Amino acid sequence: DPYSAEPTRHPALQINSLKPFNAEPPSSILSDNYITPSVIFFKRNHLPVPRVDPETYRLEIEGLPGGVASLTLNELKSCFPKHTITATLQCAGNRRSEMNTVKQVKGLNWGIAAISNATWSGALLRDVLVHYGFGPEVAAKAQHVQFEGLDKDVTGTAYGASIPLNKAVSEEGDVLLAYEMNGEDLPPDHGYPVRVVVPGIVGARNVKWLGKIVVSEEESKSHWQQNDYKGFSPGTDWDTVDFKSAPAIQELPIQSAITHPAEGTSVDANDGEVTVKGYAWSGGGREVVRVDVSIDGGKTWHVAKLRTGDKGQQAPPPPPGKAWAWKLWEIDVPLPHSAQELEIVCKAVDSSYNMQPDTVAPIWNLRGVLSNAWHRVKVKVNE
Ligand code: MTE
Ligand code: MO
Repeated sequence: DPYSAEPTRHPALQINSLKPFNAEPPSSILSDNYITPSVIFFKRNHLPVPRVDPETYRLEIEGLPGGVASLTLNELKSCFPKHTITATLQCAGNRRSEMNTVKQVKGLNWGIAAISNATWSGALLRDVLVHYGFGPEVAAKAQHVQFEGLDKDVTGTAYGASIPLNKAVSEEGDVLLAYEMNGEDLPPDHGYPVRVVVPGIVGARNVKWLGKIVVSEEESKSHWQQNDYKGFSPGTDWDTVDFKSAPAIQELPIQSAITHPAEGTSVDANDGEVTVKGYAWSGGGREVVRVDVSIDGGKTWHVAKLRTGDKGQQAPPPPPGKAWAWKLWEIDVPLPHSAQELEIVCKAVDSSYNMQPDTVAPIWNLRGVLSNAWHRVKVKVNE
């Protein structure tokens, strides 16, 4: 059984698939912590978890002037300055289950919690590439940086992905070769001993158990770069889809969802108000600047309070274009007289004034990715 060495996992996780292991935290606890504890951070594996020996681990780097370079874990930790960022990871399939209500899509049936937020520490990819000879001559030819994982399928094919070279080498990109998550060694499920963290970019490019980096003229040839993780028209079906015709997803669109109250629960009319909570995040380092909340299906709106830390704590605002972490939000909305049911809705706005679409049907796509319509939750009002 290729899955015989899987790590133990927290029992609160809601499992989408056991082999490979895919799970999300219950959405009701997702917004309890600004920094998601690693044990409940969503887990998305395509293959068995490889058990990597830190003593024999080597990170290979190809496509730079000196030929193939090979780094030990100790070299990565000691030869390059350690950087720490707080960054949210979101799977392209987060909220896919809502697309299934329009028409069946292919993929894991994620709820709203295939997204989590952590602090990550490691060497800057830029520093490592520059150390091994990256410069204008390489930049004149190469356009992509490919990553290969140490997890392999039965044919020996590894998980792989790539990102634009610009993101990888720019001073502002903050791309990390991370060896710590939330102040500890990376857990096995999250890529021990090294993963790439590409803040602002779809989860799929944040390659875990990183074995090889290739600076290249071409994108990764991997299935997950070429024939998956792309968006299509609602009119495109499995008979007509041409994966070559669409770009690989990199930066994700604006997103928000309601974590409290839960669908189908009740609120008490005597409370006079309802507390609504959730998360909001946008890709590409675009900052969430506002979250609008409605409890009447979108007829009237209220502006939620945003927070960037736990227990009312506020971090200083991120530099423009470097908002890698989500914001949690909360609002108490007065209950209207004699309402029996509430349709709670949220929608977020980012620093480019991108907004979420109001319904899911016009953004439906056969793979169920990029699901970011207004999130709606219905609750009863008890007299
Ligand atoms: N890296 C490797 N090597 N293998 C994988 O299956 N899954 C990707 C990405 N990196 C994957 C990978 C996908 S699709 C996502 S959404 C994120 O890892 C999930 O990261 P997490 O499990 O740390 O939450
Ligand atoms: Mo993903």
